Amino acid sequence: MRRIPIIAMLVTGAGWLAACGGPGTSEISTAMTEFAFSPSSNSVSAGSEVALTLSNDGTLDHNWVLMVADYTVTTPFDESDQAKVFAETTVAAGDSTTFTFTAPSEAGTYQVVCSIPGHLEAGMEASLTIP
Ligand SMILES: [Cu+2]
Repeated sequence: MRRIPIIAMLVTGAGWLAACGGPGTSEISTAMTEFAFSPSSNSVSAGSEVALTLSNDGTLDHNWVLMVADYTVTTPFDESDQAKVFAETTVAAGDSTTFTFTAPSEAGTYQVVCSIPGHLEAGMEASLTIP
């Protein structure tokens, strides 16, 4: 009677896959103003499809720039920092958008900045955590 436990495991596994569908989708949202992201940290699942709703509630254009693992921008944001960007989008003053990207596959805390000159210096920084 070894088959019964194996069948039970298969059924349970199939149910789990149907419920979770792999890494799945992470829906997060962030507001941008002068000069902050709110909230200042978000968490998404490793490798998930992220739907990030960004609203620019400020009076200047802002961008949301996710840096690669283990990297911290040194101000001013320049070409060497641009080479370490994982994903980015810009939102015009008063606009909102939903930006989609695939989350990094490695756990960690990733830096998010606004790369528009002077904005990071003014404190426009956040983090994205992958547990
Ligand atoms: Cu900005």
